[in-house]
Amino acid sequence: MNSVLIRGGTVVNADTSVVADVLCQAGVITAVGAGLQAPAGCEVIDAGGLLVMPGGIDTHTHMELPFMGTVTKDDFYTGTSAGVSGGTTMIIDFVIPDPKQRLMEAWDNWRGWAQKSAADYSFHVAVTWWDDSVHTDMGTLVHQHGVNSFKHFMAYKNAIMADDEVLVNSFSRALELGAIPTVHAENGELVFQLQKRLVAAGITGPEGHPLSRPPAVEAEAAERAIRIAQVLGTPLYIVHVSSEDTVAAIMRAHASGQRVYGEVLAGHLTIDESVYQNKDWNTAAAHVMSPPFRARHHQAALWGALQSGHLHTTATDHCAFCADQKAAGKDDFSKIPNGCAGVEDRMPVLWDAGVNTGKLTPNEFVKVTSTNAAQIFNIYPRKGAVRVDSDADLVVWDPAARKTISAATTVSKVGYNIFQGREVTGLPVVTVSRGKVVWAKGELRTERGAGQYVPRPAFAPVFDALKRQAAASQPHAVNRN
Ligand code: URQ
Ligand code: ZN
Ligand code: ZN
Repeated sequence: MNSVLIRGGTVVNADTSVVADVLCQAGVITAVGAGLQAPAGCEVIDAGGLLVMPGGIDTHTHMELPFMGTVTKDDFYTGTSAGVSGGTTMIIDFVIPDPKQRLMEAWDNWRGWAQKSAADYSFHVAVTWWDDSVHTDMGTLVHQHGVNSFKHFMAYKNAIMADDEVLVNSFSRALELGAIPTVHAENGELVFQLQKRLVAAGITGPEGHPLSRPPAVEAEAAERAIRIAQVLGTPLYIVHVSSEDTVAAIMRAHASGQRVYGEVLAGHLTIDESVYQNKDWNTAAAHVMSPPFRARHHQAALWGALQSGHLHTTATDHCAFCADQKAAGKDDFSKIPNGCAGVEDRMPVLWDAGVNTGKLTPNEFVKVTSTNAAQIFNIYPRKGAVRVDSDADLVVWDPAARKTISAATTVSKVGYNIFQGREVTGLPVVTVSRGKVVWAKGELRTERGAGQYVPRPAFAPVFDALKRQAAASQPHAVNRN
């Protein structure tokens, strides 16, 4: 039986830190404590002076995504391998049906592609159209396949954009099923019109990208999704929040007691819109993703919201297109495939920009890179914790290790890196996925297909049980209406 003993480290969970050994056997954590003995054949890792944290969960990736006429460069094997090299041991990717495509057909496609994963994965399923079959397939996905989140792209008109009819029908169905609606919040009609006007005015380079998607384009959609969720009584998860305007909308929702979760990308926390002014077309185009990188002052609002619990998870939106693919938009920025890489850089970048600057404690770092994601998507404490019976997904972290991020040395072979040249202090020295060492001292030890699909239970059974319990404990209320 495969076993790993991580000895002498400081175990850092979202709530506590303690010096303890961690024993992993048959893919799960079997003991956390002092002086643990290594069973025969056990791989022993000396973690003295190092931290032992739950493996990172990236709630937002797109491996092998067919999008804007091409397919993202990292497949599920290379993408999850890149992830573990940066301390991320689970990704939540997206099944994105074409409009009019049965959700179950798209589901089968993505499940096939993901078989090659090197580490664990799960899927949000996008609702890109509506009819009775979508209603039915959403039920099948929740009841039979462990899906508890449905994505809605409010951008990408004439492609995968969900209009209000789709949003209202799908949010309502998600509530019935005990699943959480999530949104890419940008007003797709505004983007479409602004793109046309900019190109017609001769602004065809990557500098046009942020001009076609100003912060208000995101905030309008976020506010609309928040209001639809409020009227329907559903929770809401907003992906890649990029602006202070949307942070303000979320804070207003929180002030009125609404359950709205926010995700922020490592890129939006650390990169600003000046990248689009780069004289080198390829460098500027490499940063074309949506929502775009913003003026620097938005970063303070994003960090403040992350520190104060108005944003909850961190991700990368790893959607890697190489220079040849980006060149499709050489004469028209609206045709540059949207997306950037980053799955392996998230944790070192956030440790360096967050913990080393005092914005986040190590425990809060664990919260926003792993634990909150596990709790929001109902897989805690199986994931997101270093404790007995949790999956043995761990990262041994050296807070003093340093490197300069470069496309030349990353695992992901997309040819550029949006964090190029950034010096970071704080790196994963060993990553363990389901009790096996998959990254050690710069060496990748992943195995194609070793990753497993992680079903995420619906929330309804929990709520229903609580509602039944509450009803049973009430004196027989007389209906006074
Ligand atoms: O919008 C998304 O999340 C996907 C299509 C990745 N691309 C991007 O620009 N964010
Ligand atoms: Zn998006
Ligand atoms: Zn995305």
